[in-house]
Amino acid sequence: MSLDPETLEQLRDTVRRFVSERLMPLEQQVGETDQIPVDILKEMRALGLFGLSIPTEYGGLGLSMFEEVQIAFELGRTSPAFRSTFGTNISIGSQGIIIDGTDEQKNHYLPKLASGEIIGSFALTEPGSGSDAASIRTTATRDGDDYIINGVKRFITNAPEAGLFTVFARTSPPQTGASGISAVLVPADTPGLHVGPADKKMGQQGAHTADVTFDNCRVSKQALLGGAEGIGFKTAMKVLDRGRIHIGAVCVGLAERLIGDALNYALDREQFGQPIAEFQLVQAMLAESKTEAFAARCMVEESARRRDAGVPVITESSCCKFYCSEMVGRVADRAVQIHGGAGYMADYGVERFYRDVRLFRIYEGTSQIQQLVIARNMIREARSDQ
Ligand code: COS
Repeated sequence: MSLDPETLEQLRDTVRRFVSERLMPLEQQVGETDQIPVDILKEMRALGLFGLSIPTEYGGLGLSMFEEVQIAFELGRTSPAFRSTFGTNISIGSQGIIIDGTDEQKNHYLPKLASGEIIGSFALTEPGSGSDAASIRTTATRDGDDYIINGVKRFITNAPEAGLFTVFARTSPPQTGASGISAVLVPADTPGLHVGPADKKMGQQGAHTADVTFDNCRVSKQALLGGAEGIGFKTAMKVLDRGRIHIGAVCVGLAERLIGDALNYALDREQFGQPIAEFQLVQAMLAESKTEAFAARCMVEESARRRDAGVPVITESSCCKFYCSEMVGRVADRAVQIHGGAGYMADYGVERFYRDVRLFRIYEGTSQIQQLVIARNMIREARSDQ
């Protein structure tokens, strides 16, 4: 479903104001306390942020991909930890159910995810399985009408807050590779599921990750996502394709924020008798950042349009994730440079963003995995044309 342009504009305005008036003033506090205030979570729920991309029949706003990236551009303009709070509900924590879930699974979980009553989390990565996602070792072994899950998941976003985990596990051991993997929906209060202490991270304080351990964790066979074994790896890849466009949009929003901050600083700060914005070497950094952020914005919008039109966007999603995450890294680096010594000090916030953006090049698939996906698809297409 698509919103009419006026409604989309209203939603964008509302989110823009929420970001500027409510979230930006709390950036430093969240960076220092590692906690999102409870009243902010309530406001996020009231605004419908937890259900942005969940279909309207399940209580979400049902945004198209193009609409979602418009909102993600706005959400990107502040500390990424705020978006991360509901990011898993609109992306990797709900999309598996939306894309491949049974009607029963959709009816049971999507309304709760859309309202923010529960947090959804995506449990793929393991201590021995990161980029090589098909090498996971967690098992879900059939026992009568149940599955028994054993294994360890690592760096799981929102695990400490989650009410529901989409767990990727091997249902046909000892079979290796992607085809033996299934996805299982596991409520957080299932006996045998343990969430470890929150990880200490370089940045993105306020967003939490942790280990999740499954110790003979028993769920009914109805928990098997889509009701079929062996489709879990493809579900994970489809979820990530979508998530990577969304992350690209968040990177664009944050780059635009940093460019604005750097420009304001350069106009204000005087050296050699004039604002440093008058110096061409500073102008070059501003111009490069502006150009790259604009290119990234166009790329994200076009990829979202293509996805909405039903065109396969595996390559485009990886292009977005790769380019936008690398781009925001360069922009953050230049923003620190333009701020000079002040850029290295905690008071200005730009060093916090510099640490925050580092994650974008790693999670939901490293830059190197995106390059691999892009090149593999190029080669495959060239061979099929021969
Ligand atoms: N959509 C649908 N199906 C897909 C797909 C996609 N985007 N990507 C792969 N598949 C399918 C393939 O077509 C193949 O199906 P068949 O066996 O029927 O031919 C199957 O899935 C296995 O794919 P492939 O052979 O490409 O798997 P690989 O093990 O070679 O690796 C990569 C694929 C590297 C792309 C994958 O492991 C990956 O994305 N890794 C990064 C994981 C990641 O992002 N982790 C972040 C943590 S989660 S927040």
